[in-house]
Amino acid sequence: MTDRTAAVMRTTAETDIEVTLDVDGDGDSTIDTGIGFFDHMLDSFSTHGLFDLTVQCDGDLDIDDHHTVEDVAITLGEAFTEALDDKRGIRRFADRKVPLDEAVASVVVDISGRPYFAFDGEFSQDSVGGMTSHMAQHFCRSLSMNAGLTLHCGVDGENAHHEIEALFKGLARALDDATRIDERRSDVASTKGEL
Ligand SMILES: [Mn+2]
Repeated sequence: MTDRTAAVMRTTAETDIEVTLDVDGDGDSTIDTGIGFFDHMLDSFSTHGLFDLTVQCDGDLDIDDHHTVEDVAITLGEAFTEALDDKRGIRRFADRKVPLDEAVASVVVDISGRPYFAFDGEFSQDSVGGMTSHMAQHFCRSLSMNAGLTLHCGVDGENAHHEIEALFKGLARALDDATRIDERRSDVASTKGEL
């Protein structure tokens, strides 16, 4: 199998981002977005998805966390698109539920090439650390749009730190499953012949 890796740089007036991704990694990460809790979530995403991931973001945190979280998701989505290339042999579909104490997150994904995002649930507090809770939902949406994912997510719980962390872990596990190569499949998992 060829390397499933990507390096993506994205610079706008709002953020300056470098992402490297190895889909077939060991879960090693180096993350610096300037938002401690967001770093914690990306570290968790790498660990539980067994993705090697580096994220360096210099964003306009003097305004708020919006551009930083959104643009990292866009860049990471572009990295998945680049790394998965023609998506030959991947399992494509996956679903995961992950608990963290009282919280449960569910993630259902199809690496379809057709971006669609749905979300069910609410976060129990408005923010965690320096990250607005709703930006976790927006992260998933932006990732879905830029990695070409049909993505259905949900959270339930009483503590937003737990809810968001379970969501990132569920996203990691579902994407790990869906990006696995099925050795029985020599082509692309679509009757259309492409994804
Ligand atoms: Mn935590």
